[in-house]
Amino acid sequence: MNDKTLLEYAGSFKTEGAPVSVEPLLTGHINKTFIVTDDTGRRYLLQRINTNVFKRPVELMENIDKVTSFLRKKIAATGGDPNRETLTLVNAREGGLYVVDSENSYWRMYDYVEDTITYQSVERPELFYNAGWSFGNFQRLLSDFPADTLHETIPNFHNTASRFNDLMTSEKLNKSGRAGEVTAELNFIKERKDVCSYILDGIKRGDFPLRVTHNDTKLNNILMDPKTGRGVCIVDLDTVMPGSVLYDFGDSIRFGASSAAEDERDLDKVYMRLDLFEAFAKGFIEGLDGSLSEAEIRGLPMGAVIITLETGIRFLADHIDGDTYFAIHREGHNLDRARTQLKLVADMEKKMPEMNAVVEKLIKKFTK
Ligand code: GN1
Ligand code: MG
Repeated sequence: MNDKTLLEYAGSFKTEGAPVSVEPLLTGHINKTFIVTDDTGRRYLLQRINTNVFKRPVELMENIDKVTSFLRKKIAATGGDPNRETLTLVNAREGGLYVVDSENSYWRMYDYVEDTITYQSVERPELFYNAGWSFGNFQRLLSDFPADTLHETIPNFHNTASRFNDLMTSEKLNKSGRAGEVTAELNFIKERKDVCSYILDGIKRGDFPLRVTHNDTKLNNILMDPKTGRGVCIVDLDTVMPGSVLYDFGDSIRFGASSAAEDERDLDKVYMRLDLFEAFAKGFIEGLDGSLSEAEIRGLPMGAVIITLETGIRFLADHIDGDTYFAIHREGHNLDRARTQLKLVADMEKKMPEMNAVVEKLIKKFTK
């Protein structure tokens, strides 16, 4: 972070008053995030973009600017409050939407959306129904966004087959010397090589049309109203790109329908909750105003399996590579994360008949 203090970075943006404090916010595995308060009491989010992960930060910021401006207009046109229901970027004092430091790191600032809360997990299905509605609604709002104007911020982000190949390369290179200790996990994944192309094949066949998707639909990427339990604002727009509806659905289920935290060490505590699966599926399809095809709805359970497997693959590859991608907070953190994902995959495979029954019910309800 070199020459400037965090307060000086905060001061590079057009805040209302002068920044007086900067506190780190310790969620998210990629960017560094801080809460800034100015002398009028207003709060902001200051973020340092991880350029090891997002190699084209200028294009990334262009995407976010376009997407938030588009959402702002749509929300205002339907009587919503754009200052709360989408993110608002704060301009840099020298112009533009970001500041570059001497280490070529990119910084940006958003208004803080007050009176909202994020959940790492939910007990009650109603809350998860609301989360599903919010992510479905986000996709619905972007359904007529000109997708060809978006940059691909991370190429092949949800290309599960190429993630599988990357893991095989990691095993071969064995940079950390840990590959020999994770044979069981590697074998579990290798046995599932063929399903890695499930979503890609569906896209090629035309069963899963490309839409503008969020691609990182963790429960904690929704700011929720603690009083009503409803979603207010979808955040973390760094990976908004064309994709399949199965990506967003699958990623939500792998994180939010899990009975335990993503890094739980006691695997007996880790399984997928069917009640949460059902609640989210219903909310998601309703948020999309029932606009999914039968093939898409029928693909949702496999979407959950694939994205969970893919995330397990990514955590395991990073463990073998020596933890260079995801931030870790303890020794073996990425391996712990990989193991929960693989445990969830095994549990979802067992529960496939029940998940299929849930979506068949929804197909009857939502398709003509
Ligand atoms: C990362 O930064 P965060 O926590 O929102 C990752 C996602 C993973 C997730 C796993 C750009 O998301 O793809 O699913 O960790 N984001 C990126 O928790 O790689
Ligand atoms: Mg993210």
